[in-house]
Amino acid sequence: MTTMSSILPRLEGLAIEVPSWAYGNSGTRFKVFGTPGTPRTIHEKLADAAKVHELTGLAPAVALHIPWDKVDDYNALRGYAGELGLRLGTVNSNTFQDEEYKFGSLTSSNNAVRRRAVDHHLECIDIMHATGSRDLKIWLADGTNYPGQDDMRGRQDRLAESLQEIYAALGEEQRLVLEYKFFEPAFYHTDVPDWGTSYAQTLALGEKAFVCLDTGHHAPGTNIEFIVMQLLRLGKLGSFDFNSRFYADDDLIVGAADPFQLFRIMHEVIRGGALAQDSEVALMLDQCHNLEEKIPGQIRSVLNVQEMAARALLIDTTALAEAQAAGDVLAANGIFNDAFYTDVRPALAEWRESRGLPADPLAAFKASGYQKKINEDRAGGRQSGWGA
Ligand code: PSV
Ligand code: MN
Repeated sequence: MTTMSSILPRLEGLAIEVPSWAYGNSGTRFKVFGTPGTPRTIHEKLADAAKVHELTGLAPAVALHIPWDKVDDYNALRGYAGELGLRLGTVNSNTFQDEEYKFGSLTSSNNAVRRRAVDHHLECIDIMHATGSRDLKIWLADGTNYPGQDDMRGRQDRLAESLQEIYAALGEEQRLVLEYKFFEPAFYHTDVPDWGTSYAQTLALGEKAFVCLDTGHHAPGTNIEFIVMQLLRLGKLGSFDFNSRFYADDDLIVGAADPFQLFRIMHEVIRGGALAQDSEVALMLDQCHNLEEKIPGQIRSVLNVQEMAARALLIDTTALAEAQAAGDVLAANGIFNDAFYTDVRPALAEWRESRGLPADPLAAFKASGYQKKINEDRAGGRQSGWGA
């Protein structure tokens, strides 16, 4: 029997990296709505992230986005994060907002453009040395809109070359994670559209290169947990970008659209050893909070991951293996679903309290007065958002 008390110690080390950009304004191509209290600087984003960690104990690291989070002194930024009880996490590069990248970045047939894109990544690696970040995450907007617009094969070759140069610049302890996304902003073909392409490219690079799986980057109906299983099996899953989608790359709160899918993913995470203390797989959020308040949105997100991890840990794996071996389809499915349908929230609340955390982090945030304070303090200046 798998009981709640037996699984809680396995949740002890659960750490979810939050994205700095979740604290800034975001929106759609129609409108970006600002909210009072939105951070103006990376320092204010870190302060908000620290609040999420303080109330949940789940979010000790913050991913940066360059150039959005550019500062003069990254050592000082690292020190500031440390003072807040945080560390700086994955560095995300950005080759999708400059005019020069209109027709591609690391895949470009224009040598000067490709040079610029590679150099940007070399700069990110320098930053990682100062921030103490382990991972460089590359997501490319590269692709084409029309058949015949460019030579897909040539672009793939140039991508491999560019990545090689970036990979060669990584420090001993640093890693490269290559994210895939099946469409958008390119609509005909994307240069890194699927896990197979990311796998092939990172396999060619070497053992410090991995795939990043963003849960929102798949076609409807894709069995994402199968991909999780396969990449873990192959030792090539570097990190997750968690979020949820109803239609396209919605970047909504993880677990909001389909909690059962998150449960199934967490089951494969556990099955593949990625929740173990010594696991190197980074569990990250990649989300935007367009309408809801950002800090509670992040609190809700990390709690959703914790909750589905707890439910997945509740699967009676011995009984499940027996049912599977016996070919008892309904029993196996029933054992799986029993865990999913278990409400773990009261037990998690109690456990939180026993560790000096608020039983209800969202209520604690409301009661803390933090939002009111930042609304007052952060008057003036330019709110952070895309491009800042
Ligand atoms: C763009 O689609 C994106 O959401 C990718 O998922 C990246 O991970 C993220 O932006 C940060 O660059
Ligand atoms: Mn992502």
